[in-house]
Amino acid sequence: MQDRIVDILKSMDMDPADFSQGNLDVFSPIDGSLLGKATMDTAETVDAKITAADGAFKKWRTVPAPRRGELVRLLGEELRTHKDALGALVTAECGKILEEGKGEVQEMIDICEFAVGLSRQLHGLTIASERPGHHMREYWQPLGPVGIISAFNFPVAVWSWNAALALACGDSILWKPSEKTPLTAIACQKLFERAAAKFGADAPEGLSDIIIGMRDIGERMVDDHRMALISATGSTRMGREVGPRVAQRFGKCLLELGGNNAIIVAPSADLDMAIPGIVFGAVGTCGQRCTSTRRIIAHESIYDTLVAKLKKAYGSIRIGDPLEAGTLVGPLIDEDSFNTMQRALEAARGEGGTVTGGERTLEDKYADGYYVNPAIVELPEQTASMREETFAPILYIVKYSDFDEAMAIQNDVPQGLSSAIFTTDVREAESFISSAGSDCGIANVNIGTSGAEIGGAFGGEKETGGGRESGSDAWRAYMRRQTSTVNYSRELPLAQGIKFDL
Ligand code: UN1
Repeated sequence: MQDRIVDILKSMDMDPADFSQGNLDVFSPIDGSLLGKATMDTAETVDAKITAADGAFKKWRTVPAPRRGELVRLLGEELRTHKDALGALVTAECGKILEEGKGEVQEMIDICEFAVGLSRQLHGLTIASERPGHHMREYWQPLGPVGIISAFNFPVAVWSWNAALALACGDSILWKPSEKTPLTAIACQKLFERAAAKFGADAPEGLSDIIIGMRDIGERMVDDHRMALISATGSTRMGREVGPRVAQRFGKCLLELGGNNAIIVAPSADLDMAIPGIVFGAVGTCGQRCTSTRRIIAHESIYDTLVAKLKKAYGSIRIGDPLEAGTLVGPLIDEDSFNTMQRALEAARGEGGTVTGGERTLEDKYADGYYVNPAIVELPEQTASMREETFAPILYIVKYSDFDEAMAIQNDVPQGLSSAIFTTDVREAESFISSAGSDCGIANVNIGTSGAEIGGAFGGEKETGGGRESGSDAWRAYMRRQTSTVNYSRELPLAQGIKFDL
């Protein structure tokens, strides 16, 4: 494996030595081999990097926003040049197939372009003042250093959604990648540094940096009052810890946590569209997207046909080395993840579920790579294990008989990230996205739950954490709102008509 990344790194003009030294071993999920090494931060280095980020913010906030956008444009250019190589490094480090690795880098390029345009559109408001000779305005000001915590499954794109917006908004950034995927983070930081060198002296030292380590390292950043915003992507368990810690010091938090995403398949659904939508959503990235399709709520009239077609489609999925063309499903991230999947399947069996698939495969070839046959679990009703997010390719299926029942099942889980319906009935489609419909941050019609475009705000409700990243007006989370009233008259009228005669 290592040889393979040496070539990838060299193609990006990066020195493999920078990816093979340090006290953190990085293993490839493809075969469990040692992929590289990284140096873990210490309490002292984290503190120094936060100090640098704070200093950088104080300079960067005074650089005009369109000029800040130019730095993001240069970063996007680096990413465009190295899309295939960085995509391959993502594949080697997190095990998603090459096509998805490159797709992830494309999301980075897309968000950079979005942020470049945004850098000229950080609009405020003018508001009518109740007082004569007064102007009231709303400004959006740079917020401060932004701490980014990301997970192994989208090792680079999540950084970019935050980084591109934060940089355009005038913030400095400090990134703690998953300890399972630090090499891709080192590569991104190097690409940033190249962009910053081209940009020139306006980009201060410490504007972007990474911190590598375990939870204690992340906690130092989370607890530091100089970090104005902590944007954390990961499990609900992680968010439950990060949220209160940041709130304790009155910092801002943007949480992107678990999803338990369902697709309702209605009687009128076009199954030729629904099947590929479900299969991509359920087995893509080996079921390790926060948007992965985990639940199918199928109308009783099409249930048998749908399940038969899904099983047939599952039978033809090519599982194997994600770097090889034609593979659709790569490995799980590690053995723990495999064990968690097995426990979830066992629990479903105990709840009366019928499990198809789910076994380990290719262990002869990859003793230390955890490949699985994606599982389909037919359940008599929505059970406790179906309400939990298991980060693996398990697709639970239940039946429904009327639309309101389907809607209730869809919403009856603690998470609220993504949801979809396949229907050709306009009443059902519109009801699904009405106030009484899906309670998720993302509600799709006739496409699946995963693979969101960067133009929309990304995130979800309930235990998903409520944060929004990426497109639409998600940029506002990276800025502070300032209301300003200016008196250009020669009087000092008080608001609310108050008289205060001296
Ligand atoms: C994630 O799994 O953390 O919508 C993000 C999608 C991708 C992002 C997934 N654009 O599936």
